[in-house]
Amino acid sequence: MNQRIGQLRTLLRRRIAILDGALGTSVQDLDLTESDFRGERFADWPRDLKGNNDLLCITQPERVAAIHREFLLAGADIITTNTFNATAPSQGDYGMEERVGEINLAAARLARETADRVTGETGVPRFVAGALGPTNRTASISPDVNDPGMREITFDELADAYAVAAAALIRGGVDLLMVETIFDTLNAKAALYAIQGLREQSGTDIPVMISGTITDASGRTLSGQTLEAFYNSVRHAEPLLIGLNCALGATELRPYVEELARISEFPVSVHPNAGLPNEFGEYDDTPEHMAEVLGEFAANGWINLAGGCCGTTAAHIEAIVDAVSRYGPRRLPEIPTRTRLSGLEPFMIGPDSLFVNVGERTNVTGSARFRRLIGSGEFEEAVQVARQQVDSGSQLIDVNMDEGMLDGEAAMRRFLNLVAAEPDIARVPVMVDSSKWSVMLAGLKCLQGKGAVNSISLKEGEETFLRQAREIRRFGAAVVVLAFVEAGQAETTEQRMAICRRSYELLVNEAGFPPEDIILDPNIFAVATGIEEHNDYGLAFIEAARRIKAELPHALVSGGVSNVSFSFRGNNPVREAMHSIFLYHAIRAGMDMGIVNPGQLAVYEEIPEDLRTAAEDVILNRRSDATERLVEVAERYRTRRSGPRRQAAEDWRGWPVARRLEHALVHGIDQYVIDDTEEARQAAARPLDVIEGPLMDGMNIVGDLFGAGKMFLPQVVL
Ligand code: THG
Repeated sequence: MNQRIGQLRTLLRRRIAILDGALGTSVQDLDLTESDFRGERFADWPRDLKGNNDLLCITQPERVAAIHREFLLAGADIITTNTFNATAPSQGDYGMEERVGEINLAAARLARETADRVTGETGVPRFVAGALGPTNRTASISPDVNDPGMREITFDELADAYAVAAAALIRGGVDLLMVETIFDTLNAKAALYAIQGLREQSGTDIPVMISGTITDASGRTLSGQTLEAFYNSVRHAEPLLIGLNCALGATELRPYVEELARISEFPVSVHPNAGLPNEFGEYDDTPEHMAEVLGEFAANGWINLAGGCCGTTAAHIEAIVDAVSRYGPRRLPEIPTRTRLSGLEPFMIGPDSLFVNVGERTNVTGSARFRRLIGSGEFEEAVQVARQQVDSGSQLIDVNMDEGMLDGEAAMRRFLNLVAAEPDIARVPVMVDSSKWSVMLAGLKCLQGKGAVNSISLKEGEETFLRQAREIRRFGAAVVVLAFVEAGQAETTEQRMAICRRSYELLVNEAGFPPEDIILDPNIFAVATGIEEHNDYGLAFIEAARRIKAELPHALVSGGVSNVSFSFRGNNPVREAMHSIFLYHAIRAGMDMGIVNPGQLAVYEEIPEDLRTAAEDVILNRRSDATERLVEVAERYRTRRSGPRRQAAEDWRGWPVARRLEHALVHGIDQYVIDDTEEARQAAARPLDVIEGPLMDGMNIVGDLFGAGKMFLPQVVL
């Protein structure tokens, strides 16, 4: 088997590999009867079996073998096992859940024998891909319109089902596994999770091919992901091939094949339907038409494997071989290292990214309101908190259900499943925040995107740390690491750095973690607490951030920003000022992201002078009496309900119109913008002068503040 995998890899480097055509529609064309499906073996089965195509591997093996053989002789290098529905949920339709292992084993052996025979006859090596279909259930979508949080199958049920099928396929001799026709990435992640489990158990390293399905012209999967979001979600499986199949015909797949060719670091496959089914359920694309389209993909250097899905016959495969064999395989592009997360949409973080903010309010320990909503079961209202976070600019949301009185696992599941049903919210990745491993797992099992786990640390020793890291990797999530060890929390810059380095090296060298998926959190602790040892905490974080960026390649730096101001609880103007000043310095030192309240970040420049100086003295530990001075200044701001930037209230309305527009842009106030713009237009010679003049000037100021780290994305979005 290892030798064949080597041959397959060599083949993929040399030329475009050819996959077979459709088994399902080929079987349909045989017009078999109920008794054909039953054979002798299942003559007395209590349920109807007609349509259970996969069962034919047991009851009509020579007919299935004949289809395999036809495709091989047409030029397929790889044939797929007749196992699209051979998983427990799908076989449930026939009461055959218990036969799944047997069906897969028979199917794999049949394909193996047929492939080996043709290899012998032709002298050209042939390969077998064990097909793992999507099942008939979806883990990310509710079957009940009245309860968007409901699910008809869980991640664990899917992973168990896939493990049974995949183990039997491997036992039957397949060369690779093909997770195909993926319409819900969470189903696919369960399959990949199961496959990784089998690899670890058996010590084999069977390759996997991943093939998704785009079901409509919007370019999204059925469960709502864009192609790149899908790619980011499954990349951790390091597939031998990744591609698209089924659903739309070859022509309609063109833009997505082009996109995948651009973004994928792995070889790209495509095996479309022979067009969309017509009103009779037939597929109309001719071999010539498909060959022409796939030939163009090949000519453009987009593909490494071509084949067919529903409606394709041996004639299609023959024509495709003819069309693509003139061109070399797609060459793998250099893809820059980035942290590639996803919700329904992709989200990348790298050296060219601006500060990334993670919404903190969906946290039962960080928000009294959210805790009350979850505690009283008002999940719909709680989902609105997430929406408000995203609407005000959060690019990820941190979700925490760690409260003594709660069933954290159930709350995490329910909340994430409800969020998944809201496209405006689910477009962003999720950071699952918990100190309980079981809650973390419950969260990971609800995410079809690539999120992050928040957090693990060396607090319970290396062994636990590495075990958790490896498990997280099986889900493909990024990981936040807190600077804690058995002995306690890291306090000095040196300690923070040493623990971050040790964590990073263990993750990269022992757990096989990609460095860009490591988010180091060198501890943001409260300052100005009155305890002298705390005075240097702000500066120590900033210095640790600087060193991490310089010394630990690709790792990101994050932290919980609101922690820094805990000693000023109840005094929001002061807290906001401290957050902005802290961020201003930490971002300049390299902090990539932070857990923040996105609606509550003051503009650095707008913080009143006395408050800014006093808070900056505290954050940077610039004088020994900094805390006392900030406490004193803070008293003057205590009574103000909202941030200092609003203190001048409506004064600005008396300013000249150009300054009013600039002010509105910087502060995200849309209330007067129509009137002000109209006033400016009347004063201008041409309407364009308004855009090129005051509006552009305002935007330039926003751009400058933004670039200088004095303003944050939420403010720009607002
Ligand atoms: N690092 C990592 N994860 C974290 C933290 C961190 N997760 C939790 C926390 N710290 C970050 N999140 C918050 C959320 C809210 C507040 C602070 C940090 C907060 N809340 C108000 C308070 O307690 O005063 C509550 C106000 C209200 O009830 O509305 O300050 O450091 N990896």
